[in-house]
Amino acid sequence: MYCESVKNSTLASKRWNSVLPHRIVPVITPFRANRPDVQKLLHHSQSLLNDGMDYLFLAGTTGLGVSLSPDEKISLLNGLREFAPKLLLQVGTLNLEESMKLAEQAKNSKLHAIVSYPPYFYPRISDEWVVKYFVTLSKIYPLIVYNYPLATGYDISPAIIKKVLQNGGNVIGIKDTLPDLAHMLTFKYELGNDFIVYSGPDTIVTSAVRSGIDGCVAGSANYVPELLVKATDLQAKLSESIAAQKTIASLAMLARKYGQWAANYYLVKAIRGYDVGEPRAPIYPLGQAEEEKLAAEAREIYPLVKAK
Ligand code: ELE
Repeated sequence: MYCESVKNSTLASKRWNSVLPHRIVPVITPFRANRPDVQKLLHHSQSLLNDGMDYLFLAGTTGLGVSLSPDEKISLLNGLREFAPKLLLQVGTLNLEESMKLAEQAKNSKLHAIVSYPPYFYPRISDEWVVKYFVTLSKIYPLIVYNYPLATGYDISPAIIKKVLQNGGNVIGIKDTLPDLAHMLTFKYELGNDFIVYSGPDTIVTSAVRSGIDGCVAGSANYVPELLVKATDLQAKLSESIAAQKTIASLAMLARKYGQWAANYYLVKAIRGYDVGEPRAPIYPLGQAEEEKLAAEAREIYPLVKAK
C-alpha cells in the first residue's frame, strides 16, 4: 500500500531516473524595503542551478518562510515558474486552510513536491493531530515531511509516517534536520529504501550520503554549492569529500556565530560576489562593520572568497 503510493508520486517516479544523491538548496528569500525581491531571487536561483543544485526549496527556514504571507510565497513561485519541476515549496503553517491553498497552488504549478513542517509552536499536541495534518496536505500533492524539532518542538518518528500512510496519505519522504545520522537511517530501515530521506544539517552531508541517505538540503549551498557537490560526490575520493565537508562545517559554524539566518545573506555576497538583498525582521541585517568582519573571517576559512 505504502509502496504503491510512493511509486505513484511525482517525486518518486522522477527519482527512479535521477541520479542520487540530490543536492537541494533552501533558497534565501532576498528582501528589499521589507518586500521579497523576485528578480534577485531569480538570479540567485539560476546561478545555484548552474552550479550543480538539483532542486530549489522555497520558503524553508533559511528562506525565512514562516515570516512570508501566502501571497508572498505565491509571488516566489510565480517568479520561478520556469524552474517548476525543480521546485519544492514549504507549505506548513498554523492555518490549515492556508496550507491547503499553497498545496493546491503547488499542484497547479506542477512543482516537484511540497514540503511541510508539522503544526508547530503548540506544546503537547497529539500524534493523531499531526497525522491528520499530514494526511490532509499529502492528499493534495506528494509531500516530504520536514522534521526540525529544534524549531518546531515536535520530533517526527517513523511510526507517525506509517500512520499517515495507513490513513491514505502520500508522504514520499522526510527531510530530517537533526545532527543524528542514526535518526535518519531509522526512516530508511523502517519505511524501506524507496522512502526518500534527506539530511538537513550542513555538518554531516558526507557521512549522510555515504550511508545511503538520498540527498541533502543544506543552507550553506546558498554560498558554497560547489563544496556541497564535492562533499556529496560518491565518485570523488573520500578524502576530497571530507575536506569539502570540513570547510562547509567551518563556514556554517561561522554563520551561526553571527546569527545564521542573517549571516547567510552576507556570505552569498562575500563568496559568490552578488547581492541577495537582506533579511526581514525579526531577522535583522548585519551592520557594515559586522558584515566586513564576517567576510574577512570567511576568507580565512575559504580562500576563494571574492575580495570586495
Ligand atoms: C536546514 C536548516 C537547518 C536547511 C531550510 C533547510 O533552511 O529550510 O543549522 O543545521 O539547524 O534544515 O538550515 O540548519 P541547522 O531545510
